[in-house]
Amino acid sequence: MSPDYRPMWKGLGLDLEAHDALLGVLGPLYEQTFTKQHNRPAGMAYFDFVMSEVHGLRIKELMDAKEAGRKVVGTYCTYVPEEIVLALDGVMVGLCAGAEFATAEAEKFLPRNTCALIKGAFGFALARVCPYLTASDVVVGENTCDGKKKGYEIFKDLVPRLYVMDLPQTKSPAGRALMRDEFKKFAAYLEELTGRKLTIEAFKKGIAMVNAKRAVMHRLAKLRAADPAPISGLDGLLMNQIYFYDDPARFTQSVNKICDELEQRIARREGVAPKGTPRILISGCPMAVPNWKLPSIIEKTGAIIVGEESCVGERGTQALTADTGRTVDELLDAVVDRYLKIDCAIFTPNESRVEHVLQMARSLNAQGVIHYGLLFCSPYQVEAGPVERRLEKEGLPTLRIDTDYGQEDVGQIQTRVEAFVERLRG
Ligand code: BJ8
Repeated sequence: MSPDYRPMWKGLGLDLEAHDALLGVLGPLYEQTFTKQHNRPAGMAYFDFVMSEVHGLRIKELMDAKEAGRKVVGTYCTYVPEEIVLALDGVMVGLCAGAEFATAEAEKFLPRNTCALIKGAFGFALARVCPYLTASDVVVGENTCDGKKKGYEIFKDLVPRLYVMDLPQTKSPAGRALMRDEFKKFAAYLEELTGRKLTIEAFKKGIAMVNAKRAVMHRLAKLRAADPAPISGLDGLLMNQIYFYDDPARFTQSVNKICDELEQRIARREGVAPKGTPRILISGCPMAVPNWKLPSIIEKTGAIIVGEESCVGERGTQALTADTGRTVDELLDAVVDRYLKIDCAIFTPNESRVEHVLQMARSLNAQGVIHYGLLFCSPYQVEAGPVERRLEKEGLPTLRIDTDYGQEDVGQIQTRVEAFVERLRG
């Protein structure tokens, strides 16, 4: 039985009643989505445990880290360089906002036509239900899309300390220089916050830790190319979600263990669905915990998701940071080079993204792509058109789904996904 975490939550300023209500929904939703899946790898027990303790043990670990003098850095975007946070002995956690909460309250601050992710972040802060947010010594915002950029101007009054990082919109030399300058300022800010110095040794250690976590996700991605699929898309997504807040070394070890198990499954030709099951790649907006709506619908129709071209997926983990620099400045250059490869739709032009989708679909043997756009997310919803046209031209059937966190459109999405899966079956 778990210890009583209520005093800890109270100390973190949570609204205990609202928090109980959140956990009361999250627990059963998780059970119903994950635990009843067919033939799950045994190693997923670790991730079930992490989820069962998502507001318990992991928060306790963060509090212990703070007690020991480490700083907790909460983030909303994959452009925040974790290498620098770890090099300065910080703990980085992703702040998820993958569910509707206190939407009416959030809409007092934001227009209704704001994407669910931003509204979710506001709702969680206003309702005081996220211990990751209140445990953070600093929350890092980034000037990416307009909604986030303008939202942070308001959000700064809802959290004790918000640091906003500017980001370029083009990958030109000027864009690169801006990112480098911003990462340098961020490192200086963290040096002051943590009272530590960014040394070359510490920087290399930070890079090694994040690279190891990314490399194991590459290993997992390759194994998901097998037919029959050795693991479900829901479980693949879950690992990508937990990537953002688990202890990096423990996470790497746990995913490696799953990969060992998947290799054995592949050797035995064992899977979670029969060979020949229609294979789908998801591409688009990030799916933060507990946003499992679309993947659940897809896998319930009898298809299997084999990869995620998303920030909670391969867009976020796709490249390693070179560790060969001989000075802090050279290592900083390598970090900038690596982060500039992330092909978020806030960049213009963003041609490398569609190339990445194509390359993923081919290497994962996907027969079709479902493009996921959050309603009111202009960058991804606008980019969906060119992405779809290009994929169809290359012979990859594509379905565009634009939705939010609500349940009202589940039936309609299900009908469209069923028709799409029929198309894939030929
Ligand atoms: S790097 S995808 S995490 S910005 S869904 S808030 S884009 S209106 S989340 Fe993102 Fe960083 Fe890019 Fe990734 Fe705006 Fe769209 Fe909302 Fe979005």
